[in-house]
Amino acid sequence: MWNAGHIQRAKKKIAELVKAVNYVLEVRDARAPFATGAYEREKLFRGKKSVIIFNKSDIADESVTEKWEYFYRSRGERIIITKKGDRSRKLLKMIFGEASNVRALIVGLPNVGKSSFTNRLKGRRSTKVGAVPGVTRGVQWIQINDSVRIIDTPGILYSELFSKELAAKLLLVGSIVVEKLNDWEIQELAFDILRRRYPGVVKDMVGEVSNFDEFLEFFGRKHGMILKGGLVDKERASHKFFHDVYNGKLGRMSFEEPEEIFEI
Ligand SMILES: Nc1nc2c(ncn2[C@@H]2O[C@H](COP(=O)(O)OP(=O)(O)O)[C@@H](O)[C@H]2O)c(=O)[nH]1
Ligand SMILES: [Mg+2]
Repeated sequence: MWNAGHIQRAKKKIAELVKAVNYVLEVRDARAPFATGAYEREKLFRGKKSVIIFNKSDIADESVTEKWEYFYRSRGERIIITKKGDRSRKLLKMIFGEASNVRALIVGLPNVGKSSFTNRLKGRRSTKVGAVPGVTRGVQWIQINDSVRIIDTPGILYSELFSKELAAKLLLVGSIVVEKLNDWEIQELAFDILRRRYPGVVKDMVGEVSNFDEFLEFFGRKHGMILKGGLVDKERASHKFFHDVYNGKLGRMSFEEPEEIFEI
């Protein structure tokens, strides 16, 4: 999982990139828009126009996304909701309106869709227009139209994992990848969060089960994940389960709501 070294290096890198821009587009996963938020964002993005992008809205629970949108807007944040397939022109208009001389940086946690969103925004007519001065070699400006340019490499943020609950939500959206996590407790917690919100989905897959271990027993068997000797390969089963969740294969889901986290 992420360690202090990771986090420190990433922060330094972001601070360097932020200096070159006047806009920061913070991509989050719409299924967990608080958990995937930048830690210490006020400090990191100080003095910049910032926009929060709820990505993967196609696989989030629409009514929950609306709650988050309302919640953040009422706190004065700019929110843009997007998904696979959105067109560059529409996005540019929504995000930047008539602004000119836009220089933007895209940031976010691993796997929230920074690269996908960058490509979506770029559209087809954008061109590389040279190195970004003052930052690590190889980082380029991409000119999208007369008024907007973006940095070609998104900045990666790592959250300070201050609770198991937070880590579990990041596991559910694939920002922490199950293969890299040797923590059974967080997997169990993630399963419990999902089941608490969507009991019917779990029941439809395996019937009534009392815990994650039992779930994997049924889920693994159902998918033919049997080891020599007839035992279920629970590790493989768990990997498949979480990948199905990441990709929205179990249907549209959201893993947190504003009123569970904030007093409103
Ligand atoms: N359903 C859905 N999947 C998305 C969306 N945006 C990105 N993804 C998927 O999420 C995964 C991570 O995306 P990527 O752009 O590589 O994330 P990055 O690590 O933040 O750059 C990939 O499998 C993408 O296909 C979206 O809007 N909807
Ligand atoms: Mg990427």
